Amino acid sequence: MHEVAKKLSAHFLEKNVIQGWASITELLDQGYNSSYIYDFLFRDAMYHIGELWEKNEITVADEHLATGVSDLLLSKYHLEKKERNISDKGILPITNTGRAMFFCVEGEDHYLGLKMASSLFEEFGWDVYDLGSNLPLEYAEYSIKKWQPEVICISITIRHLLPKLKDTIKRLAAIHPEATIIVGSRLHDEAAFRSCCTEETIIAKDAAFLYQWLNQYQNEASFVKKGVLS
Ligand code: B12
Repeated sequence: MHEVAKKLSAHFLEKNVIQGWASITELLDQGYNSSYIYDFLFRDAMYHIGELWEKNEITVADEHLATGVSDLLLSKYHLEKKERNISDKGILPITNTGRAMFFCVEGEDHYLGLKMASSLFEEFGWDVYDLGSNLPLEYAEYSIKKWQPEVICISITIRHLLPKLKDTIKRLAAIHPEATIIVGSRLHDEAAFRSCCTEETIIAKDAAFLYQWLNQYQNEASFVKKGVLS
């Protein structure tokens, strides 16, 4: 684990937003992209929090506090990144790339991975609908019918919710078969997880995978727009 990630986890636990932000901008100023910052800084800092909890060195209350600080800094990072993109390159976010919807399966409270994914989509100019944690399936269905997203992103962390994931994918694919479904999870390489996904489901192991997927999507879309494909 990156030393900066360990330091960041300490700042989360001390609710030291100022020092936490300094650790993040240190990497941002060195030119690391958002996927690197999400995977190797924020995610690893939170995984370290999990290790401390397993060793009984912190309590559930500390975990809640750390999550709150992490969430706040993720929002700050996202806004900073937007501002830097506009002032450095003079580019305004593209608004016609597509629409993407995000949610965690019903019963799932762990939402930081989902938040990172929705921020990355927004960074690439997508129209983003992030419905957060623990979304009842009927409301996922309702929202998909309402917004007709090209991409549906789902996050799952807790193993015992896997049957819910299977049901969710099946029902959403039936009501909106044209949509691409991307599922991200710390369980990505487990057979039980993979068996809940259909052949068409895209499995995202981390933000780096998503970053690559978004880049490829953008390149293919501009290829089509230039009239190279029809
Ligand atoms: C913080 C935390 C909590 C917080 C959650 C705060 C919140 N609202 O998010 C609190 C304290 C509330 C909590 C509660 C619980 N937790 Co908890 N928690 C954690 C902890 C320490 C960190 C989770 C986290 O934020 N990780 C950081 C994120 C960014 O990582 P990530 O989700 O893996 O995301 C990355 C990738 O997976 C991927 N990704 C994920 N989603 C998506 C989505 C898309 C679209 C894409 C592209 C990519 C992507 O990209 C991300 C970046 O790399 C983990 C420890 C761990 N090792 O994960 C335990 C952990 C996840 N929790 C666990 C458990 C058991 C629980 C509880 C059941 C405890 C209890 N008895 O009450 C409850 C369940 C609550 C619920 N119903 O969901 C277990 C899960 C075991 C399992 N697989 O079943 C863990 C692993 C701890 C452990 N070692 O036992 N938890």
